[in-house]
Amino acid sequence: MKRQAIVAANWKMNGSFGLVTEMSQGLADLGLSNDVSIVVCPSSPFLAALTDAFEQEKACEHISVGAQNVSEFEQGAYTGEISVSMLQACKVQYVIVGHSERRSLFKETSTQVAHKVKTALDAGLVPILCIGESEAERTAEQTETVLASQLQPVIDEVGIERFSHIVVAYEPVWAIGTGKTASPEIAQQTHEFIRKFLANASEDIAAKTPILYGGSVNAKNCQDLFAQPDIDGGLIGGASLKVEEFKTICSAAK
Ligand code: G2H
Repeated sequence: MKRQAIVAANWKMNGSFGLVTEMSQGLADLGLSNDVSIVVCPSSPFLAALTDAFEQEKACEHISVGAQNVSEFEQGAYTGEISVSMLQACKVQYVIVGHSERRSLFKETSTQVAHKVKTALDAGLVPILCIGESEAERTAEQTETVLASQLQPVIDEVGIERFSHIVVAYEPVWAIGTGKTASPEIAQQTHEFIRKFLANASEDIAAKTPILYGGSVNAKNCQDLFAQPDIDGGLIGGASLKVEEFKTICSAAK
């Protein structure tokens, strides 16, 4: 079956109001059909400005804004956290959850990630659930065990049926920002495993869930990656900060 192709930009802790303007103007003349969903995830201070910028460009109406994180708590004394209702106030539609940088640098556990996925879903946001193994785990042939241990808590928390509103992003940690992309074959093999793992719970949901690849995707390697049958698009970091390169990547995801 044909799944919705998605290209999501993860600006990480980069970007500026200047990039908000440049990106909205640049994407306006991309002329992509509705076959590809584009999501741009800036840092929180730029969410509202990006939403406004896309609303003002008629041609950007179909482009969504996403956040890079959300608090697992609803409100209260949690200094520095951003709640799901605050994201809704900025008209955010997607949220990246469990990015490997959150897991490794900020010690987010798979249980917390599962709570965040539920919080986002309950608010009507689409979580982009990131999973991926480290280089040492791949070398030790632990990739499948690690991915299963990251997926299962989410299935347990929200139930497999709600994966129809979740996007999974496979991001091997060893390929993130390193310039070392997984080969299309390795990426495809791993995506196939993820889909089979979901299929153990529901074949129907597994067939419908978009699984994006992330990790040093650029204008040169995106075509071969996106051509793989279980790769439904990409989560793009460094290359999404360069408007022309990001547009090339979006165009390759048909
Ligand atoms: C992986 C990716 C985007 P990059 O983190 O989430 O970043 O493309 O820079 O490797």
